[in-house]
Formats: sequence, C-alpha cells, structure tokens
Amino acid sequence: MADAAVKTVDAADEELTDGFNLIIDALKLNGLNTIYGVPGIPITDFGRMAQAAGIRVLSFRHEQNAGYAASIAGFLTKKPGICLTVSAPGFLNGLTALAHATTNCFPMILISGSSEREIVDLQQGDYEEMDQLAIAKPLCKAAYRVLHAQDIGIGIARAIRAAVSGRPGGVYLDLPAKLFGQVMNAEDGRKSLVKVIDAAPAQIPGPEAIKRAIDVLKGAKKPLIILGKGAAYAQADDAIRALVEKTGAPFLPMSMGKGLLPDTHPQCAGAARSTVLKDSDVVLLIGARLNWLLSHGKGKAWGEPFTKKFIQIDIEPKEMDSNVEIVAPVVGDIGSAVAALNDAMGGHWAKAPAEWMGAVTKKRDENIAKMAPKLMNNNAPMDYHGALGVLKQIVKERPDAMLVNEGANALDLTRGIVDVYQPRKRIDVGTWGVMGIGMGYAIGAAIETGKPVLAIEGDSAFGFSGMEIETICRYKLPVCIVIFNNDGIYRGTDVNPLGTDPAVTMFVKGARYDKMMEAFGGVGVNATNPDELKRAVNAAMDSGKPTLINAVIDPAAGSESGRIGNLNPQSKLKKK
Ligand code: OXT
Ligand code: ADP
Ligand code: MG
Repeated sequence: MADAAVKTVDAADEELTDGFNLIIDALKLNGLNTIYGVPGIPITDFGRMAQAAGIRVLSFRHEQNAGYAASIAGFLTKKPGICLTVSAPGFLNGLTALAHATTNCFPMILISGSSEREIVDLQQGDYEEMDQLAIAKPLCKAAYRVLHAQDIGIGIARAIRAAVSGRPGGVYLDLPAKLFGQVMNAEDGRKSLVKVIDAAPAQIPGPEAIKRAIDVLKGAKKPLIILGKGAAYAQADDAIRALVEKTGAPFLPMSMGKGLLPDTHPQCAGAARSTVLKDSDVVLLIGARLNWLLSHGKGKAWGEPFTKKFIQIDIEPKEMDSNVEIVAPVVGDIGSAVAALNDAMGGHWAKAPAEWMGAVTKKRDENIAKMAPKLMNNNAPMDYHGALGVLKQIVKERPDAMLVNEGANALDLTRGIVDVYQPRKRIDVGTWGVMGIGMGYAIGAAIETGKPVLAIEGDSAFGFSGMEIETICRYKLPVCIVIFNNDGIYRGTDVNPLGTDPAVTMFVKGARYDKMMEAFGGVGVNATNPDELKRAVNAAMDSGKPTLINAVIDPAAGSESGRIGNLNPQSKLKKK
C-alpha cells in the first residue's frame, strides 16, 4: 500500500501528501519529536518515515514497555508521551500502559494501527481484527479514530488537548491501515494541520477558595503539607518551595513527590510519617489523592478521634470529598493555586508553632538515627540495608541522576533509605504499585532527560521488562540497573509443602542476571557485598555504559509484600 501511494505521488503533477506524512507533520508541528513503540503491520513504514523525518523513534521489544516509557515521558515533560503499536495484540500490549498513564494522571497518547473498518465491524475475520476504540474507551480520558487524511490534524490536536488539559491522562488514537496511504493535495494537507494553542490552560482558583484555605491554614496549630506526584508534575517547584518554607510546617513527600524539596530539608517529615499523619490538625494536600496510599484520609493512621481538616489543591473538581470532607477545596492548577496562596499569605505569615515542628524533628531524627547503623554493614550476602547504604551515598553524590525503582522490599526500603534531592528524579510503581515499569521508565527517563539513570529493581520486578536491556544496549543508554536478587518474590525461602514444584514465590536460586547483559554487549557485574556494589555502580555512572549489576541479597532478608503485607487477605482455614 505504501509503495502504491509513493508511485501516485511521483506520477502526479500537483504536489501531494498522504496519511503517513500528515501524521508526521502534525506530530512535529506540536513539538512531539519522540515515539516509543514496536513496528509491524500497518505501522512499519510509518516508523521508518518518521525516523527519516527527524522524529526519534525508539523500537522496543514489547509494547507495554514502550507504553511505560511514553507515560513517564509525559510525566517528565508535561507533553503527551507517544506510544505506537500495531493492531489487536500490539494494541492490547500497549493498553496496560495507557491505563497506567490514566490512573497516574500522566499525559500519553497510544497510537495504534488498526484493521479494515468494514471487515472489523462485520466481524469477518480480518488480520488482527479488533474493535480497538471500544476496548480502549473505559481505560483512558478520550479515544478517537481518524478515517480521512484531511482529519489527521484535528485528530492529533484533539488527542493532545485531551491528554494534557485538566487532569492529565491517557488518550487513544486509532489509525486504520487505509488512512496511512490516503493521498491529498499537499497545500490542503498543510492547512488541515493544527498547532495546539495553550493546550493546558491555567486554571485559576476563585478568590473565595483561596480565602477559605488561608483561613483554615491560619487556624492550624499542627499543620502538615503533603506533596504528591501532581505537585511534581506541575513544575511549580519554586512556588511550592516558597509556600512550604513560608508556612514553616512539616511536609511529607509522596513517593514521586520526593525531591520537590530535598529529603534532607529541615521541614521534611518523611522519616516521621506516622507521627505527622496522626498528630497534625490541618493537612494541605498538593497534587496528592486521599487514596489507599494515604489510607483514604481516615482510620487509625490519621488519629482517632478524627479531627482533621483537609485543604486540597487539585485540578480535578471531582477529587474533592472523594473519601472524606475537604473543608477548603482549591480547584485549579497547582502553579496558579500555590502562587495565589503565596500572595494571600503575604510577607508576614506566622510560621507553624515551634513545638510542633520540634516534635516532628525529634521523631524524624530518632528514626534516622535508628536506621543509620543498619546502613553501614558490609555483609555478604547483602541485606537490603547494607546495599542501600551505599546506593544512598551514590545518589547523594549524583543528585541529578534519575532513580527508577520497583519491587516490594526493593521498592519500600529504597523509598525510605535513598534520599532524593531534586524534583522529578524518583519515578516508580505509582498508584497501582505495578511491576513492569522498570526498563520502560529507565529508557524514557534517559531519552527525555539526557541524565544517567540508576534503576533499583527487585528480581521479580525486573523480570517483567527484562528483555528491554537489549534496547538499552542497542541505543547505548546511560542506564545502570541494580537487581536486588533474593531468589524470588518478597523472599527466596518459600517452601512448597508437597515438595513437587518450586514454591509460588521462588525463582532459580543463584541466578546470574548480569550474564544477560553481557549477551547484548553491556557490562555485567556480580556484586556479593556492599563494597563491590559501590565500585560497580560508580563505574557505571561514570562511564555511562549500559550496566547490569546482580546484587546478591540474602533470600531471608525481605518480608511478605514489603510494607503492605497487611493488604494480603488471610485464610482462617489455611493448613499450617
Ligand atoms: O513513621 P513510621 O514509624 O511509620 O516509619 C515510617 C517512616 O517514618 C520511616 N522512614 C524512615 N526512617 C528512617 N530514615 C528514613 N530516611 C526514613 N524514611 C521513612 O519508615 C517507615 C516507613 O515509611 P514509608 O515507607 O514512607 O511509610 P509506609 O507506612 O510504608 O507508607 C505507606 C505507603 C502505602 C504509602 C507505602 O508503603 C507505599 O508507598 N507503598 C507502595 C507499595 C507498593 O506499591 N508496592 C508494590 C506492589 S507489592 C505487590 O503487589 C507485588 N507484586 C504483585 C504484582 C504487581 N504489583 N504488579 C503486577 C503487574 N503483577 C504482580 C509482585 C509480583 S511486588 C511483586 C514483586 C516483588 O518481588 P521483587 O523481587 O521484585 O522484590 P523483593 O520484595 O525485593 O523481593
Ligand atoms: P500521589 O500518588 O503522589 O499521592 P496522586 O497520583 O494520587 O499522587 O495525585 C496526583 C493528583 O494531582 C491528581 O489528583 C491530579 O488530578 C492532580 N494534578 C496533576 N497535575 C496537576 C496540576 N498541574 N494541577 C493541579 N492538580 C494536578
Ligand atoms: Mg525479590
């Protein structure tokens, strides 16, 4: 089909364009210069042509990983990350990442080729037949299909606007095979393209909302500020820092909100989490939902009897009162809302009472002091603390490196131990606690930021996207992967009482993931103690060479589900 279209172009007197070129032109016009995907019918030629036209096209080994790369590109840049897939199976592989982007409020567009509408709709068994639009709809903010070349400009403009305006999220764009080869007059084609103006307009909160929030904040004796990944996404770093420092209140960063202000900031209450949740009286939420990660804003974690007052800044009005009453809802974009609060607070705001900050600091320092000796052991095999002690120091020395993190113990202990110093440096499993983001995020982060990436991975977590180490080696990306290899999911000590198959959480004992990396020309290292780990990570971060370090962790060191074991249902009838 592509050949036929090209021939038509050559033969014609008038200047022509086609679907292939219009999609490329529309993306470029809107500054979307990177595509993450997997080629195949009907998008192979499109990928080639996009690459030849100067778009960076990164070919992955599985669409889910390309999708995760696109989703994190959206988080890091505030522009929709683009994932490109083939029809039915490729589309479905990308769909998990699209749903993930929507759930996490990251802007992303999944563009999938699709089969012939006439055949699909009559269910006559076309190649990779599937009604992709219908399937995508419940999992994204918006889903569009373009049938005519002259609508490509509008279709892409709608997709961009839907992805980044209001609460960001995933958008699906269905491009049937026939569209790519459709030919039209080049001038008409140019005119049909749309450069999206003000795609994510400021949403300025009303003055009454600001006044209400200020009044509540003024009455606080024990204020707390919670910084979520929405605050990181907003890129209003200076205004947020000014607000936090003006209040003199402790702040609690959610996992991907870490680094907005350094974890070592005197007001950081990350290491006194239980205390600030329980004892605070007024809580200002900035870009953080009261979902499971915050115990839904109620119950024991929040202190009983419940007397909390919540102020919430969020762009999504429906988020207010989702779990508990929000006494001061501030609906707007975080940049505008925080600026308005800063203005309203003026230059003489009374800081939070010293005894409150003092009590929080005391608890925080106690917890940090309790942790410190554990981080200094040089045991072999390593425990998580010994390994993370050296990684903590390495990140401190390289604060602009990107940190990717997934696993259970490998996630929770890294989150607690490794301080983050700059905004948007820590990217992880997000709202779903999903395994599999690792290599996609590492690739997306390396491409979008140009910074070295350190990926700290559980051995199970890594397995979900492990084949992408070939992609990392192929594009020579500065990614250092550390696999915390404890022979299994949570622990490597489970036993099947029947003694037949291995226990359900167990992997091959003593596996050497480093050898996989060598197969693709990367550097593989087996590290059995913290000293070896430190040397290997420093060498990788200095050289920028794709590196995978198999960090041998004591199989007994972890706990079931890390910090969230309480979420596992228990059988009263289970045989002991
Ligand atoms: O204040 P208190 O006293 O409470 O103390 C807290 C802090 O104040 C303190 N703290 C500190 N102390 C000292 N110093 C410092 N610096 C410091 N910082 C903090 O420490 C405690 C704890 O602090 P924290 O962590 O902030 O607080 P807490 O209470 O834990 O917070 C609650 C949460 C909920 C906010 C937090 O725990 C959180 O964010 N959790 C996220 C958990 C999560 O998402 N987990 C991933 C999912 S688990 C499971 O589902 C897995 N699966 C199933 C599966 C998944 N997920 N996906 C797919 C597609 N398929 C299947 C699988 C397969 S995990 C998994 C693989 C696991 O195996 P691996 O081999 O990969 O990993 P290993 O476990 O390593 O083997
Ligand atoms: P965390 O998991 O870190 O607590 P969540 O993903 O639960 O964070 O919450 C992020 C919130 O931030 C979402 O409710 C989303 O609507 C909001 N948000 C995202 N971007 C902006 C923005 N620019 N302005 C205001 N709110 C935003
Ligand atoms: Mg493990």
